[in-house]
Amino acid sequence: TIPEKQWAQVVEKKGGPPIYKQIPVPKPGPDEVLVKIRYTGVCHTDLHAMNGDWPLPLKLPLVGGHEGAGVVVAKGELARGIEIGDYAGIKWLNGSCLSCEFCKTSDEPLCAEAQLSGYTVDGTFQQYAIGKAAHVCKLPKDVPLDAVAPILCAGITVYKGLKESGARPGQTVAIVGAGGGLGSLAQQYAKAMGLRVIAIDGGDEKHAECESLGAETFVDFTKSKDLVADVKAATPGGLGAHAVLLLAVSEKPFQQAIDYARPRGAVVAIGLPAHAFLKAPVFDTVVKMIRIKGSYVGNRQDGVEAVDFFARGLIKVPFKTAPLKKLPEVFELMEQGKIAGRYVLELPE
Ligand code: 8ID
Ligand code: ZN
Repeated sequence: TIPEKQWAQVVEKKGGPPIYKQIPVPKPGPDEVLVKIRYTGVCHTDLHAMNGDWPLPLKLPLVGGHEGAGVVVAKGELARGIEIGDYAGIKWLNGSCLSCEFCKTSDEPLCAEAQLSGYTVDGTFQQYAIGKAAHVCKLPKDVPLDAVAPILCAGITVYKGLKESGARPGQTVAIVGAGGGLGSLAQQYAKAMGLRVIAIDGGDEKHAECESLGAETFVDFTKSKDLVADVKAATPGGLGAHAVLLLAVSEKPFQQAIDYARPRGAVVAIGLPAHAFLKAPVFDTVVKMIRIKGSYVGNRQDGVEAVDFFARGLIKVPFKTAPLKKLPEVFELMEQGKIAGRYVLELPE
């Protein structure tokens, strides 16, 4: 039976902190399902949301979280393709209109009416969360719900970003922020897609993690005297990286990437540092024929494919577990850049 009340982490004002308290269990609308969340990842986006970092209005009070894995416990009469008892994931894109030109052409993240979990609608830092049936990600029954949680944002996003980069098997991708939540998965999707990885991040713990995840080279941005030269030296012929995936939460690498991208290479912006700008010299961009582009989560099929890579054992998610109650401590570690991989929160039973 579904209770009336549940535990949740609620951000009541911009800047936080999240308050651990009991709130009512929501009821699914006709086209929605109610998912009993067992585990939820903590993405840096949740911290940006709490801090009001972005020029996008936020729901308040807000239950954050958008990497939730659990079991469907109730559904509306119009909910199709997913049944009570199924494993399901709630991702950043909670719903979209399904009828605009972007939705019709499988670019749902670009829908002007997209609903965002843990941002414009309540997310997965609660025991029972709502998702639109058309958007929840059905999960195979044999996947562990703790390890799969980070796939629902971090995994989908980096998988899509790698596809958008146009990098082909055998080519080299530089991953900036490689030791973080998105980065640790990006390295493995890249490897599974036949790409060669240069990992860029800081500190010995992340260095060790990146090597264990299959990076061929690690460049420490806190120690390197000439980062551009070090990255280029790690690429075949010293020509630069075929693709750069920018996952860091600081502006500097967004200005630097073009210097170590290979001619005809792609620079893909994915990280969303507050108030940051992408700046590149026009001359170099032109004569190196560089592509600079953004990539934003993924569509529903990207979600299916990202989960499939995981279910086939190609992706090992480096994660630590903590109870939902510990969210403020996790945010603190994240703020300090001290998390190698991902934190996954366990919801009370
Ligand atoms: O769809 C999207 N575009 C999308 C989806 C999900 C998340 C975008 N994001 C955004 C988040 O909002 C956030 O801004 O991607 C960014 C990364 O999220 P995350 O992986 O959850 O953050 P993290 O775990 O804190 O990892 C960030 C890493 O960047 C490193 C840090 O050391 C950390 O490991 N880093 C920093 I900060 N500065 C760096 C630098 N100069 C750096 N690594 C290399 N060079
Ligand atoms: Zn996220």
